[in-house]
Formats: sequence, C-alpha cells, structure tokens
Amino acid sequence: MWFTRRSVPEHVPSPKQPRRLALYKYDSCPFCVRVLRRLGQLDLQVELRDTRRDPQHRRYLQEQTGRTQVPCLFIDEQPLFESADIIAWLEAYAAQAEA
Ligand SMILES: N[C@@H](CCC(=O)N[C@@H](CS)C(=O)NCC(=O)O)C(=O)O
Repeated sequence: MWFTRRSVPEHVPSPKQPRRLALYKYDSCPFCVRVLRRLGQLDLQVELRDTRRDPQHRRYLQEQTGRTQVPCLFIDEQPLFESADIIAWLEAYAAQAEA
C-alpha cells in the first residue's frame, strides 16, 4: 500500500509551533496526486502552488532549489522533495496535532 503509517520522526515539529506549509505541484503529476490525495485525508493547512499554472511558482522553486521537480513541500521555506517523504512528514505532523 502507498500510505502505510510510519513512526513519527523526531524532526517533525509540534503543531503547537505551526509551520508554514506550501506544496509545489501540478495536476497531471501522479506523484503530486498521491500527495494531494493523502493531504485531503489530513486536517492540515497547506498552500498549493501550481508550477504549470503560475510561472512565478515554477521560477521560485527553481531559484530556491535548482530544480523544477514536483511535488516539493516547503516547510518554513525549507524544501522537501520526494512524494513518499512528503507524505511521511505530513502524516507525522498531523499525528502530533491529534495527540
Ligand atoms: N521520485 C519523485 C518523482 C517526482 C517526479 O518525477 N516528478 C515529475 C512530474 S510527475 C517532475 O517534476 N518532472 C519534472 C522535473 O523533474 O523537473 C517523487 O516521488 O516525488
């Protein structure tokens, strides 16, 4: 299965100190769809930035990371690539919010 629940990594911050979350994505990207699907099941505030609809978002992603790959989750302006890692981070963060 895609979305097996993982243990909470220690680096995941407490939602009592909420992080600014922004997901760079575009709709036809299957890895983005995977992240968005999981995100839809979690009660989290994440700004969505579509890199195909808005060239500014694509430019910013490239400037900050040297890459245009999506999905990329910015956590307080720190980029996190790889859909599996993004999902794991979001799940752990949401789990802390429930605790
Ligand atoms: N292993 C990555 C794959 C991500 C990926 O291949 N994204 C594609 C879109 S589906 C992409 O951004 N390609 C353009 C690029 O790398 O600049 C993940 O799971 O997130």
